[in-house]
Amino acid sequence: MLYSLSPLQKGYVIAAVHFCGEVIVETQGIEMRNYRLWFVRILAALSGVAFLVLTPVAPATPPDRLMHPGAEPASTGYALRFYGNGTGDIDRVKVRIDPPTPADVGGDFTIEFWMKTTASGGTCTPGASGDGWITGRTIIDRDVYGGGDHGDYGIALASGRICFGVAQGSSGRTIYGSTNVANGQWRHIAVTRDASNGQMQIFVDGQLDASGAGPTGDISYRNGRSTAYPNSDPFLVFGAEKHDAGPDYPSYSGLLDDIRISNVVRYTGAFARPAAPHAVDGSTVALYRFDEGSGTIIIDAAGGSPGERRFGGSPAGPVYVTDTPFVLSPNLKPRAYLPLVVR
Ligand SMILES: [Ca+2]
Ligand SMILES: [Ca+2]
Ligand SMILES: [Ca+2]
Repeated sequence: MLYSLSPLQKGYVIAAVHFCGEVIVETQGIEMRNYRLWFVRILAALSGVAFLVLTPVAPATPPDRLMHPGAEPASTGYALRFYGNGTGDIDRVKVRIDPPTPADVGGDFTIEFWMKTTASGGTCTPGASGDGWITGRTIIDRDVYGGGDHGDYGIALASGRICFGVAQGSSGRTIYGSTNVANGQWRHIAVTRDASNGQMQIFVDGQLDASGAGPTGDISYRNGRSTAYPNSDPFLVFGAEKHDAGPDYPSYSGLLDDIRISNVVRYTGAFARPAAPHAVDGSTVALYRFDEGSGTIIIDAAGGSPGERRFGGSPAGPVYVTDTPFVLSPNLKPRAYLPLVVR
């Protein structure tokens, strides 16, 4: 009795067959489409347990979707690589938030994403100011120029650590993590903000990294607000400092992926580092998978707050890269361990 290979066959060919730790069939790049024939031969020759090394021929469909048909579309296509140009309204993703879109959060919220960088530099000034983050390498920017007006916030990288600030009017708070996240590995970052008590938190890979009490109340972008900075407002910006205010206010350089914005405080304590892409659920107001692969339109998987990729600079960014938090390395062949039982 042969276990069915049907969930795996689409987009895969057998690259090799191993038996008792030895490679007994190696296709050496030749696509073995008619693997059932090989199977019959193998079955005729062997008894016991073997396993197959499968290699994708059409990676457009992520492997985990093949394993779990109907599952949430995986964030395994692309991530965006920003270069920190910090000039000319380029090298960033911009999401319009006025007239109001769901991404204009201002009550309870959680913003979480994956990042990968070795970028150094940037400073953070934790304390009773909501602007202590703006001298870090800005990762997510919902600043308004100068004082917080109705409200503003932002997330930056400073000396490898996460800096998160919230302001409302003249009241503000900036908190600063202690974990070095700029170690060249994919790291999961989540920040939360509670509107009723002002509590702010930073989580790194599910572990609480910093917390503090910030301003309470609504900090969303004031509807219909006039602005003297039309490149900056009314936008939520990913991957850059939105005002292009100069080298004292640097931009993030590195990869970002799977940014989810929620209108609840999702995490009140340590949680398991996500092992799969963020899902769209009832609390998700926006989700950016960055899986487009080309073009200027940035899709919001939650639907209501699409963005724009503003490409340019030297090197030009942001560019789509296939290095993502969940993808199998191109050098690591996916393996399916399938018992072969002969009777
Ligand atoms: Ca992605
Ligand atoms: Ca500000
Ligand atoms: Ca608003």
